[in-house]
Amino acid sequence: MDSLAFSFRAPLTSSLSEEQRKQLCGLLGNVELTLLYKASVHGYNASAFHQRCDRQGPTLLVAYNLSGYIFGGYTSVDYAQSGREITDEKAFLFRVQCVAPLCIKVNSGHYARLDDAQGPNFGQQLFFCYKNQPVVYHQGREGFNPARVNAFSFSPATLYGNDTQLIECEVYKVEQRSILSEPQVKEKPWRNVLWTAERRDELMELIRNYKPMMTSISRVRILMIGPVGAGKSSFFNSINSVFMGRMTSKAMSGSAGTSLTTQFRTYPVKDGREGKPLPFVLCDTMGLEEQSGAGLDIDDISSILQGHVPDRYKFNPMAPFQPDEQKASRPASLQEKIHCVVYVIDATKISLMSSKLEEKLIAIRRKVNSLGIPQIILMTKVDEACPLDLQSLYVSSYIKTKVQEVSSRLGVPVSCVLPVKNYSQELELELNCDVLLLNAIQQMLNFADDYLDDVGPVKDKPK
Ligand SMILES: Nc1nc2c(ncn2[C@@H]2O[C@H](COP(=O)(O)OP(=O)(O)OP(=O)(O)O)[C@@H](O)[C@H]2O)c(=O)[nH]1
Ligand SMILES: [Mg+2]
Repeated sequence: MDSLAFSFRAPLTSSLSEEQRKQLCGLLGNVELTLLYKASVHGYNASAFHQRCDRQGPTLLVAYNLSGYIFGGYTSVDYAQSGREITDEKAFLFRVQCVAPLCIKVNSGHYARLDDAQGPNFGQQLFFCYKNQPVVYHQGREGFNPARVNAFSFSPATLYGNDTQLIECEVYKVEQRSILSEPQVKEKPWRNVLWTAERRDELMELIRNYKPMMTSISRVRILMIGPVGAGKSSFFNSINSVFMGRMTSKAMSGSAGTSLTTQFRTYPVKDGREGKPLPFVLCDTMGLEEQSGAGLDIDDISSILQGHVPDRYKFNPMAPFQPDEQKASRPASLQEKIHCVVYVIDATKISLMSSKLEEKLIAIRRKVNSLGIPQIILMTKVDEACPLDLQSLYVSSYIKTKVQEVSSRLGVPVSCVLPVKNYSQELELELNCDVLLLNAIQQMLNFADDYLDDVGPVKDKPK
């Protein structure tokens, strides 16, 4: 039967479930997916594909194989049979999974696909409907010019379980929905936040007046741990800025190959220029790196948690902190210990986090768990992950998938993941940003209180 004639009669129905569609939209932001091509209807045929998909703007290809894998790729550049190698920094490969999708971004500086008249390909590594057959074909490095680095770093086993037989292949047109153009359907936020100046002032007042659960403790100590460049130092700067009422940059922040922070710093925060110190201290550490012997060491973390490491201690990735013998012989007081641990994770890097780094974080978590210290994930750079008005943060399904993904990768409950935007380039404070940052601190204080409530001697607690 003529596949084209057939297509006009058959209604095009997507094979994605609602949940799978949500996951994929989660990778793309606030978008609409419209099905353009379906191989089982139009044929596994390059010309049928081009007839429907050329000059359609950004597209998402979704393939289904016999083993049940749902995978494919996104390109933000038109298919046009130009014969050119297309540079597309937004391109990625993906696999739909049970909780959050796997996403493999194009390696920077490489072309994302060859825009030829054949079936769709990604980086000339992954060919869909190869030779007009219901298959996916992976071309490994041997087929390449050895001087050339692969556009995508993935293994066929992870992406599609090495099963090349396709049972379906669909291409969707991807259109950004303008947040402004859809005020009609106001989605219910998945967390409630009051974005008002009154709420900000109320949160500041609550934090100012917070008194740790135990009278012997004047300030709770919050430890920030996280990969290099995740925004640990920036979080302290941001909180300090909110209370100073102007931008501050006491802690050095920025980007470098390795951690910019090389010392252990315990930062008190003052309530305004002449104000009293607030009842918490933010402890900043050197960034984690995936290799062993680089970045912050798990033994150092252990010493910090137990209150042995002094302010301004210079980390040495080659040799962990050695407490001086006299001090080590007596356990540190509860005041010197850590009362809440915050994992600072960059929202744009969650899918790209290597398994080595994930293992390091999980080992740290095990240590922190064993000491019974409560833990929070601070998910930074939400502004980069999904450029949106911060008030739409808790309506965004993309941010929600990122929260779920980081929660499942580190094994921290979703309710303990706090998305924030740190101040980075701004010159002035901004209300929505303040509200998120203050909410995060308040949550940390609550958690520290739970800990003190749990470990402290009964006699010390206020009646
Ligand atoms: N857009 C944006 N940029 C951020 C955010 N948080 C941090 N940054 C930027 O990310 C870069 C790294 O931030 P730092 O605060 O130095 O990160 P760090 O975790 O202290 O890094 P190391 O000390 O090197 O381990 C800086 O250029 C910050 O301006 C954020 O929420 N949004
Ligand atoms: Mg730092």
